[in-house]
Amino acid sequence: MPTIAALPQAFALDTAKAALLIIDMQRDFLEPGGFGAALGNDVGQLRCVIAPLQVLLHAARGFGMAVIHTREGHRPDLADLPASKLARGRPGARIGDTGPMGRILVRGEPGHAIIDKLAPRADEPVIDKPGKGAFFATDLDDILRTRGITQLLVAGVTTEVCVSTTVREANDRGFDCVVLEDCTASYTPEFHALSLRVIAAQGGIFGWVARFTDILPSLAPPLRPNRSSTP
Ligand code: TIU
Repeated sequence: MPTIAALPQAFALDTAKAALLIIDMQRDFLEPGGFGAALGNDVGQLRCVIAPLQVLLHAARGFGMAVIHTREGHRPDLADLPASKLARGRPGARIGDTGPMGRILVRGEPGHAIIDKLAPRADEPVIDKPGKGAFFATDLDDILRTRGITQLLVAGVTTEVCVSTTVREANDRGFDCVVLEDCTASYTPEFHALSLRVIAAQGGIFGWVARFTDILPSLAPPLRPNRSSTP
């Protein structure tokens, strides 16, 4: 079993029981005019994770590791949107209002989609979640247990909001989470750094923190026998 350099200590990765979980790489968070921008954020802060995530996703697919995507968003009738969450937007740019990418954070709208560069494949589950955590009001727990997955390599945005909430939910459910520090980002860099410190503090109170480049060697395609070299 490969051992990955990580904080607070090395992590024994079991590639057969691990999944790459990509949180909310949606246009609504990464492009101007979406939910992230409507909350007053600089969406440019998040775009640095796109290129590393493309490399990691390609490697995970090539290896045959399970890949699961999440999207934050609501039903078009907003029946799953708590009044408390609605009230915290900017007037005129709240969830359900119309922006440049369609209705903000509403399922089926252009802004709700995962960015093209990380588009899910047909065989990769996409979890639509109304909250910050990917386990709340979703079938993610069922999907992971059905597939025998016990370890999660967690990437996506934002570190202190949906990534951290999901990691805390997963940790309480018995999953081992490795958060990939260069494949997660925040609109506020200091929140990113602090969130990662919290996850790995106290002996790994919520999980592990690793670099995606330390994972990549474990995702090299399995070696196939080379006929010409056999006697
Ligand atoms: N606002 C913010 O940082 N994040 C969110 O609202 N959702 C996610 O993190 N996906």
